[in-house]
Amino acid sequence: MPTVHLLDYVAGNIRSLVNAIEKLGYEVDWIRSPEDVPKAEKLILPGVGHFGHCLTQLSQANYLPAIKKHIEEGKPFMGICVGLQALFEGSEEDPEVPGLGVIPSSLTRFEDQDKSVPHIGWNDANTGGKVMYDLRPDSKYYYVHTYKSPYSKGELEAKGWTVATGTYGKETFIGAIAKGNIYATQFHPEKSGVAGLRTIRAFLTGSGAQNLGADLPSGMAAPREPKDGLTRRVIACLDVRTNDQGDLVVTKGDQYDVREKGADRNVRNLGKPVEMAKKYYESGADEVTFLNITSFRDCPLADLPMLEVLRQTSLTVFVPLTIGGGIRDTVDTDGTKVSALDIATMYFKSGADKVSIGSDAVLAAEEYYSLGKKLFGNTAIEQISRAYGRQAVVVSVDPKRVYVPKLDATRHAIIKTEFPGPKGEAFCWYACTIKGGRETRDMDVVELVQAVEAMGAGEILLNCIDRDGTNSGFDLELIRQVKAAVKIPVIASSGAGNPAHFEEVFDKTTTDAALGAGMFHRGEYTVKQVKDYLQEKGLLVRQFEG
Ligand code: 1PR
Repeated sequence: MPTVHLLDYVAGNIRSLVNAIEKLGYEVDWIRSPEDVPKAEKLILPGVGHFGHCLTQLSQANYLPAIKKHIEEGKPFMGICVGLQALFEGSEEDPEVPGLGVIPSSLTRFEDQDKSVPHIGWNDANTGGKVMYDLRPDSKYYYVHTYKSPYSKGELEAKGWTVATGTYGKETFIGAIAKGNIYATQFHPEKSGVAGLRTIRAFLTGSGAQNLGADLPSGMAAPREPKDGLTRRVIACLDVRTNDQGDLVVTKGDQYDVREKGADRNVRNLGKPVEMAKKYYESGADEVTFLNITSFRDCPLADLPMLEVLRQTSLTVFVPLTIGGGIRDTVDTDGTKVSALDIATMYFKSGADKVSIGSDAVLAAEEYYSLGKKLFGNTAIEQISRAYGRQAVVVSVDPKRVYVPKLDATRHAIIKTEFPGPKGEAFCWYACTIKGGRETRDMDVVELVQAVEAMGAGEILLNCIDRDGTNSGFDLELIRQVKAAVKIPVIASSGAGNPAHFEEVFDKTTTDAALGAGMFHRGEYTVKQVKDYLQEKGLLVRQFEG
């Protein structure tokens, strides 16, 4: 089997990249020290997280001269995400730390006045009509980043680079860049479905460097002017637990009650997690989320069944995978203390791209307010986002409506609602819950999301217990309230019953993504049907490429 060398210097989900490379018929050999670099013919530098952290690690381990030499010798090099950023001179994210300086430009932060930051989702890699490592004008690629290299037409091209761009809001940025055997992508090709595998193949086979910069054959779409290319994300969510027979099943509750309504009250069994995730990937799901809704209490952490679910899923599903449930400091069955960061690390190593934190985030937010909004770096959110980047930390919120008769009835963030309460109350606030909705806390959803944003969460998964499993559409009032409170992206969840509900939430709120569960599991609609419907209504979506 032909070999490619991978430099694993930094935390993150390397497993998916290895899976992608192996799927393409290549073997991965690891670079474990700078002395290993010269033996690499083809070298890949992946990277997630913080520019300064990554570059400092590379520099301290003395990798930078070896990487630079590899590039200068004209050997094939591919940088991914922070691996692309490393080629630049520097980044606003950490101005003290220099990059490799191969590309004469620097990175700046996305503006967040009119859009969510980080930029998370599927966007273009528009080559302006040029041939470039099999990037295609009609394909979409998965990005997740806060800092970008701004694109100024013609500047880098004049220095021999071929550039592909994406546009987010009004900002056009470099999505991929190449010169001869150097190829780097800001997006994650290993998470970009078939389009991503295709560009990795172009690097591995060497075909990408041939014809680089030539005009694309006529018949492929003409070059386009930059316009916001971020698609509406549709996410499939699988609540997973062991049923009464001890099997791991996908289940789905009504307002978090996952048992059948009949006398025996069995846990609803809607299928097997790995198979269902693959089905949703092939139907066009932009991401797949697993929520472990029981904690598998009697099992040593290393044997957590969700680790195997992730390992198996990441072999065939090349879109981002999120895992939630039980991410908090804990004690293993043998009495060893295990931190939330250790648990997250196990999940990332098994193929997860993001972890989702529920109950622990509420408790951390309570402490944050009780200590006068001070942070000490010790919460799970801070620790995981420091190690893996904020894009890797989702906070899953499980709010419940509390109706009140008037605006000043409580200190909490109240809204006027179109759906009055049981006693005709015209106002409500959303109380946060923990332990899968079993315990309600004296904290409103605005307080929670603002606290976790300050701690370094990268995204909010916004459930709604009142709507969960009702098929009655998303709670638009809740989503608007949360969107107005934070800059980080929000995933609307709970209540989706048909494709029109997705259109409604994208049309009537500024949500960044929308998630469905029951309607997909029960086979009422496919993800593809949702996407086709959105497309018909003029919304930008990514379709699965077979
Ligand atoms: O608190 O960090 O251990 O995380 C537990 C996680 O498990 C939380 O994210 C919490 O939301 C979730 N969870 C706990 N119990 C349940 C339950 O259902 N009994 N599921 C549960 C939450 C809600 C959504 C669901 C949408 C869409 N599931 O993820 O998929 O509401 O459903 P729909 O489209 O069918 O309406 P921790």
